[in-house]
Amino acid sequence: MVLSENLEKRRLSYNERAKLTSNKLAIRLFNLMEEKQSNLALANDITDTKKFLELTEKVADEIIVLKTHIDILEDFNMDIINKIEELANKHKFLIFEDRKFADIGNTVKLQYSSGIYKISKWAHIVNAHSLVGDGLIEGLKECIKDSEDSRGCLLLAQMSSSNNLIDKKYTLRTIEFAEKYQDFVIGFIGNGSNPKELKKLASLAKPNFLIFTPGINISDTGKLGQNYATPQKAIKSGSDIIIVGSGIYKSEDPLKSAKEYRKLGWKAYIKRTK
Ligand code: 5BU
Repeated sequence: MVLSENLEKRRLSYNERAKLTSNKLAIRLFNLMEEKQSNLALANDITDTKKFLELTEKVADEIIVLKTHIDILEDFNMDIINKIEELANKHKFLIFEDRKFADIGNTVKLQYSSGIYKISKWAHIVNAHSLVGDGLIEGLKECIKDSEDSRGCLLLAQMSSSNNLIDKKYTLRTIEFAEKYQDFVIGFIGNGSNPKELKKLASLAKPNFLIFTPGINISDTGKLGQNYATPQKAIKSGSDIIIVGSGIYKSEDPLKSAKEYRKLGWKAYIKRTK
């Protein structure tokens, strides 16, 4: 049966999963995880630019993805992007702007490529709400036609926040969009905080798609609607990349915490492949 077949194939190693897709960015990410032995993404939600860069550099060797909310930086300028790119090249991580696009194709096209942030120039990965329909995906795709570096998108198939309105039908329709645009959509945001829900997504989505999961913390219970589970539970339930924010940046020793999350995530992945 297809559902259990998907789950079974999700237990393959990242290197083997890379062979199931022709999307260059997905292949790069699968192989990077194996190379760095990490499936950890840092959600760097620090608003002070200097501190943001310091934290990024400190944990750069532990992560394979840096997730940004570029519009929360207090003193943004393009030089910050140059510095992030330098760190990304030196320490080998990809940049994911958590922009959650949600508008008609023409507007997201402008939001992706223009304004002060020019996201399409530097973010390897962006994400988008599927709510709007696939015109949004077409709009985003138009911006990266001539991009030298590979670009990809994650669709929000689930969210980690309480009482969000995404139901199973919405998740299924989101997966259909992803299948239609496999040249650009590399995977999904899945709900890291809810293993049962996450497992549903992992069984429905083909194993060429990566599942990124926010809602990961080993010591907090969440606030303002956020919910958490452990890296072990998330990876066991089908997550490929754990996204950790405050668990690292609010820690007294962010490097130590990043190492710990990395170790927990990687160990759970190795266990899953056995
Ligand atoms: P935290 O400090 O680990 O809770 O940060 C989680 C990050 O992931 C934060 O940047 C959120 O904007 C982001 N996030 C999320 O928490 N839940 C979601 O469903 C999505 C993104 Br999509």
